[in-house]
Amino acid sequence: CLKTKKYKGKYYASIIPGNVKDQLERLENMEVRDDDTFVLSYPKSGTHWVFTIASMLRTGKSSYSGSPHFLDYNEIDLLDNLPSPRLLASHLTFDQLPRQVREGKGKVLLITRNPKDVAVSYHIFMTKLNAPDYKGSWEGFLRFYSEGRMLYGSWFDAFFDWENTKATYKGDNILYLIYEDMKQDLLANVTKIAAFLCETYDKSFLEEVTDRSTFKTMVKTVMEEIKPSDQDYIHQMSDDKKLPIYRKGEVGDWKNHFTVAQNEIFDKIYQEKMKNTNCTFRFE
Ligand code: PPS
Repeated sequence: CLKTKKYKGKYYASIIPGNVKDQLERLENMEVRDDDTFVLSYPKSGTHWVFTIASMLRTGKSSYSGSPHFLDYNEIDLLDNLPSPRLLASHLTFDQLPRQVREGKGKVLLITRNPKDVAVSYHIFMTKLNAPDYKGSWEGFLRFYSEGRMLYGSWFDAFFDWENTKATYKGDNILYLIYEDMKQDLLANVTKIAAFLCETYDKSFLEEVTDRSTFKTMVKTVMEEIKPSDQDYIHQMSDDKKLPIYRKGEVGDWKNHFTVAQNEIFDKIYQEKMKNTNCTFRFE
């Protein structure tokens, strides 16, 4: 019951300009710059977290920069006119990124997160979003999510795209990140991202970026520090004027939402779908 755009069997956000096919074609041919950075993820997997870290590392300043420009939702003219170095985000898959990225230009930070926490985060985000046409129970949402009938399709398909890219793509312009690993050792991941972006900083700056990107610090200060225009945007997004992007930031919150029966059903689907992969997610 949420307004969406459908293309090739997959649902996309209604805020994509024009029709999805045309936007994807425009993106395919978009001019990419050597110093572009793309944060790629399935929704609710830590896009804004990685964006914030990458933004501090790209600018050398430990200040927050609000929300990223999404490739999916913006006119190409606007993206073309952003100053360098551009930091762009997307919930599209790797093969839907501009052709020049797939030919090795720019850098991609690809983040994934365990599907149970994504489901909870996604549902709560949807209910808080200022979207009067969305009224979904958790039970119904989880069923649709398990069947892949979601904006940006199935978590499993997005994960398989991540795995397939990892196995087959020969370029060295992708860094694969895992939300749960970042929670476990943020400094190590910040250091890894800095090295990947070829930014050389002393340890104290990397520690400062790490401190500024813990959930606790971000949730407390991000609203105070981002530009008023970004705050307006966030207020429009959320019914209760709280930032729905920064909610709990934990591994394992799904346990507070899945019933025992829902968990058993989801585990069965997970085991069946994931039986041929080596990747095991940390769920707690
Ligand atoms: S979106 O709307 O799809 O772009 O959302 P996205 O940014 O991908 O994901 C939102 C979830 O990421 C959590 N988050 C964090 N976790 C840990 N540390 C930090 N610093 C952090 N920043 C954002 C955010 O809280 C959302 O997860 P939930 O589980 O809802 O809290």
